[in-house]
Amino acid sequence: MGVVNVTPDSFSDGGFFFSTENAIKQARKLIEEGADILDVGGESTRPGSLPVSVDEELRRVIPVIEALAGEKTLISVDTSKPEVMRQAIIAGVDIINDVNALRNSGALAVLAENDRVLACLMHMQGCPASMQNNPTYHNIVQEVYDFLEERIQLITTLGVARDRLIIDPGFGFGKTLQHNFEILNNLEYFTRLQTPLMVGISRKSMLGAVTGNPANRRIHESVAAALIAVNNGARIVRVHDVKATKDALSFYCAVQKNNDIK
Ligand code: 7PJ
Repeated sequence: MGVVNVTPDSFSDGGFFFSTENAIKQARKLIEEGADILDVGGESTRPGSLPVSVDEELRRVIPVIEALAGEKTLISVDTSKPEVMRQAIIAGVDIINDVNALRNSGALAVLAENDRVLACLMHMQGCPASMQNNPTYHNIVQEVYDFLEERIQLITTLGVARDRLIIDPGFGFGKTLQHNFEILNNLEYFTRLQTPLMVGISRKSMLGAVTGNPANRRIHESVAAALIAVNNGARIVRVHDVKATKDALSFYCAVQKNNDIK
C-alpha cells in the first residue's frame, strides 16, 4: 500500500504533495512502482496534530480519489470521519482505512450500509493531539489484541462479513519505542484473529530513534521494518517508498517459495 498524502503538514514529505495535482502525480508514480493499493489521506494524524474540518478534508481527498478511481490499483481512504467515508465510497474507494477503528459516531453505519468496501481497523491509544504524552499499558500486545478482537466482534455482529475487515496494531499511535518493538516482535500473535494484518512503520519515528535519520531519509530502515513485519505475519505494508519495498519483498518471496518447494 502506497501512501498518498494530501495534507500541508505531513511529517514525512513536508507537505510537498499538498495540492490535488501533486497528489495525483505522486499516486501515479506509486502505481508505476508497483503499489497494489493507494491510501489517500487528507488529515494528518502525526503526534500533536489537530483535526481538520469535514469540508476541508473532502476538498482534499475527493478529487484525488475521483482521478484515481479508473486505475486497476485499489484505492483506500485514510479517514475517521463518517461523512468523508461516505463521499469517498461514492467517489470509488475500495477500502476505508480508519486509525480510529470506526469508533467515531456514525462510522460503523457507513460500513454496515454498504456491502462492498473493506475496512482497516487500527489500534490507537488516545487521540493524535495527546497520544504520545504518556502511553501506558500493562501488556501492550494483549491489550492491542483484545481491542481489535472486540472491534471485529462488534462489527461482525452488525452484519458486516468478517472477510471485509483488516486489522492494524497502529505503530506509533499512543505507543513508546519499547511498545512498538514489542508489537513488531510479536506480530505473529495477531494472525490468530484470522483477519489480514496490515502495518504502517514507514518513515516513522521509531526508525529515526535508532538510526538518527530525518523522516525523509528513512528509506532503508523502512524497508527493513517492512520485511520484518511480513516475515512476522503482515499481509499489507503501508509505505512511502513502494519501489524499494517491492524489490525487497520480491526477493523475500522468492526465497520463501524456494524454501516451500524443498
Ligand atoms: C497509519 C495509518 C498506520 C494505518 C497513518 C504515518 C501516520 N493507517 N495512517 N496504519 N499511519 N492503517 O503515515 O506515519 O500505521 S498516518
